[in-house]
Amino acid sequence: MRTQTLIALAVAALALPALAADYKLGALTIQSPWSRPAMAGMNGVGFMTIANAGAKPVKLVSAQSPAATTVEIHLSAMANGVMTMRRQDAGVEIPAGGAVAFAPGGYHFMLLGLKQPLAVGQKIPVTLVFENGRRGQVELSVQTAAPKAAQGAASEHQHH
Ligand SMILES: [Cu+2]
Repeated sequence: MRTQTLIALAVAALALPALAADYKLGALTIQSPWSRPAMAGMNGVGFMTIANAGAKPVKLVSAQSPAATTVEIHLSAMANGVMTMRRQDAGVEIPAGGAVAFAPGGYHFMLLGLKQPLAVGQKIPVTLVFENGRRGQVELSVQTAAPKAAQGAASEHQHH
């Protein structure tokens, strides 16, 4: 009986449309990771909000994905009317009791050299690596527009 219930739940989960989910990693909550459609061989993007409910800041140092040759952390900024992106080799600190939005126009993950196309509805695994060696895996939900939760977070973008 129990097995049947579990199978029914699994089928129900598969039937749901692809939605960006939230992930917990200790005091961190990674909210609504998502990406945009892209072709194989091109670069993709990753967006999410990382919130830190802990009493200490946590630094994100790098990220990896089996879908890309390299993943870099970038920060977009306007310089003399031109949008530029800078690699954030020192990582990004998530302040204690605060959050950092990785969103269009600000911080983002750059998936360099996509090994596969990113199609709407797909889930792309990304491993986030933090300063203390802690790793957390999330899945980017490939969609054409920001999930509702992420749109609100984008306006709370924090600068350092
Ligand atoms: Cu970039």
